[in-house]
Amino acid sequence: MLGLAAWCVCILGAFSTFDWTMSSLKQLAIGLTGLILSSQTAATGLSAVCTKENVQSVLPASTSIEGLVLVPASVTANAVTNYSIPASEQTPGQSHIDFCNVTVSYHHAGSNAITNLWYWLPVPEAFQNRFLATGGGGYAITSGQRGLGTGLVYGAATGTTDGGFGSWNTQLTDVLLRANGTINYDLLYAFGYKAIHEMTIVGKELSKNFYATNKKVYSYYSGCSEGGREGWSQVQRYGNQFDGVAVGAPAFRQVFLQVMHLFGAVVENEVGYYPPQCELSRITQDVIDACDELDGKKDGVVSRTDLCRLHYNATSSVGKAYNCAASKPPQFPPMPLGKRDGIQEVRRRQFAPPAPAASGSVTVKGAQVATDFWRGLFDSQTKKQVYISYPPSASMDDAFTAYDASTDSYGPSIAGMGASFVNYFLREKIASANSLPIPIHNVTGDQLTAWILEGLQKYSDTVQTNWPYLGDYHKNGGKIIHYHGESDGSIPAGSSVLYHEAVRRTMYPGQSYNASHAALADWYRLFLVPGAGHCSPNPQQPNGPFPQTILDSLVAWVEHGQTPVQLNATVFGRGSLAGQSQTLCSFPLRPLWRANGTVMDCVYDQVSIDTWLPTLDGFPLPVY
Ligand SMILES: *[C@@H]1O[C@H](CO)[C@@H](O)[C@H](O)[C@H]1NC(C)=O
Ligand SMILES: *[C@@H]1O[C@H](CO)[C@@H](O)[C@H](O)[C@H]1NC(C)=O
Ligand SMILES: *[C@@H]1O[C@H](CO)[C@@H](O)[C@H](O)[C@H]1NC(C)=O
Ligand SMILES: *[C@@H]1O[C@H](CO)[C@@H](O)[C@H](O)[C@H]1NC(C)=O
Ligand SMILES: *[C@@H]1O[C@H](CO)[C@@H](O)[C@H](O)[C@H]1NC(C)=O
Ligand SMILES: *[C@@H]1O[C@H](CO)[C@@H](O)[C@H](O)[C@H]1NC(C)=O
Ligand SMILES: *[C@@H]1O[C@H](CO)[C@@H](O)[C@H](O)[C@H]1NC(C)=O
Ligand SMILES: *[C@@H]1O[C@H](CO)[C@@H](O)[C@H](O)[C@H]1NC(C)=O
Ligand SMILES: [Ca+2]
Repeated sequence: MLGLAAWCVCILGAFSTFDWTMSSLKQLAIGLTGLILSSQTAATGLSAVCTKENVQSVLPASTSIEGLVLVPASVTANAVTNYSIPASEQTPGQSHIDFCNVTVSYHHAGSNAITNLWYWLPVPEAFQNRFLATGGGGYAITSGQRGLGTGLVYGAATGTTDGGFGSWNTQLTDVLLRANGTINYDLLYAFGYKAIHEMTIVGKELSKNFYATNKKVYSYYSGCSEGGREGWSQVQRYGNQFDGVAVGAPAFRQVFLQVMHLFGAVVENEVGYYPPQCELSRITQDVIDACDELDGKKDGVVSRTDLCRLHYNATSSVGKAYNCAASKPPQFPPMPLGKRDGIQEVRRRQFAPPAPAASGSVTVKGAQVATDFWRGLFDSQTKKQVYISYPPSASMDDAFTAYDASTDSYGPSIAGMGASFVNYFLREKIASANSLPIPIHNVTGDQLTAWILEGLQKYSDTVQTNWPYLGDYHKNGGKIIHYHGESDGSIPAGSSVLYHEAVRRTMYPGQSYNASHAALADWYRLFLVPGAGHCSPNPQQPNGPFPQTILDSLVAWVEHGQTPVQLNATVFGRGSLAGQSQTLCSFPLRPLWRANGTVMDCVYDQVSIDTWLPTLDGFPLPVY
């Protein structure tokens, strides 16, 4: 769950009076209609509408959110021309874009705490009657300009929020705890679901006014990881807010997710062995080699982690040689001014710890660690399953160990996201990410279960985000494209499958598995992305596809009724198949290649489906 900080120092403008009427804007809009404008002319039109005064004049006077007070004096607006949006996982990119860059702040009646909003508004003739809301990653609620750019490609006015955290690069964990250690519930709820909702409501109204349009403005959301959770937080609560959402690898069921980041260390404690990262990476490579062809295509991509789970036994790695150079210290975004001890450490530890050069051969215990890690969490007394884990082909980041140079030995590493959840959210203590309330050596699987239960009591209505009843969203005609890298090593793909299944059961009780899936697939589809890692292609399986044009598919579904029976994707890693177009199967159908890997079918395979849906009766509550 990497968090990418956004960089924008937004200085609130001094108050200035303005005199701009809606009619002059409308005239301008009418003047632009029907003309095919050179980029030069377009830019001129843009600089006329993209002024502080004009934006102030089109701020919604009131919103459906009672007590939300926009601050006209805070508006900034500047025309940006010839801007290039680089290609990324989320967009093929585009250059020579002109847009209006707007920021505005608001507060709630009775409070002077400020939240900053940031919108990119396409040049009027490029506006396609779309609004796109974007989210963040890690504990960040925004992806800044990177997210804003994705919408411009689709002619969408695009928005993001700083959540009220104080700056565009402040994360929730920086501000969740007040100096006296109490939780700031306003900011927790802002992060949980309120801030994206408010940014969307304001953004939709602002767009209608700015473009002076009476047409329907289609409303979308796009985000991955924490951004995926944020998308779900909206779909679950606000049935008529979005017409379509693209939600990737969501960090929902968050309490399980964060606590389970500590599971790798627990497994190593139980096996009594702390393998070098290199040993685990060798096992992962063996898995990829051994499982590649189970999907019918020899391309270095494990498209069927379900078959892999059924067929691969880690003991076949025992004795295999491993040899790794020292890993570089992790690269992470620059830090904001460090206000408190521990915060920088929390962010840094979202990344794998550095490791020295290592060589050797895979041990029996190393293979045992892998096997138990893949198997998931079980209750020590009942031996029943509590929760799931990662598929064997995913990088075992959460099981990576820490090297201690003073003793020249390896020990358990405390996964930063797990530690910050236990320290900040459960204990309400600002602590170093290298510490837990009990020594990591002493943490057991049953302790993880206890922490999950404690977390559920505290956070079911905020970050947990697994409400399975989507009746309002469905009734309003909303569409959902949910995707997840099948070899994601930060959030298990199975987490998405469990939720999709929970929605199916909740929305269509009493219907058969096939009938309910058919009904669900009319508006909500889950696509597992073969080989992909966390919200991105996976360097270990570089021939894997990624749905880079997912917003095209979402728009086609929402605006033209074209159901993405299979989702378009492109191989854009560095593999030999780079550039190849592929499609992704809609769960529960699974990919299977034939004709020597040239034709892919989406097949129904009950045995494979069952591997995704284990009975989690080791946990005392239903797991949605
Ligand atoms: C957008 O506006 C913000 C706030 O004024 C500013 O920091 C940022 O640099 C602007 N971005 C562009 C691309 O002009
Ligand atoms: C737009 O930017 C590109 C570089 O990205 C540059 O080559 C080109 O000259 C620019 N065009 C204008 C009209 O400024
Ligand atoms: C903690 O600080 C907040 C904000 O300053 C204050 O409202 C709250 O009462 C304090 N709580 C305790 C237990 O001191
Ligand atoms: C894996 O292989 C080992 C050794 O052959 C065997 O003892 C073990 O039961 C196998 N595990 C599974 C899950 O099949
Ligand atoms: C950790 O476990 C060891 C035994 O494995 C025990 O001696 C020690 O007291 C425990 N420490 C804490 C703080 O629980
Ligand atoms: C569900 O549909 C699949 C084909 O999509 C079929 O193979 C399977 O038998 C069906 N299951 C039931 C219970 O009808
Ligand atoms: C999917 O890809 C096909 C073939 O490249 C293309 O014709 C179609 O327009 C794409 N669909 C969407 C929604 O992008
Ligand atoms: C199958 O495809 C591979 C490349 O993926 C190729 O090297 C091989 O010759 C093909 N085999 C046949 C029988 O066509
Ligand atoms: Ca393959």
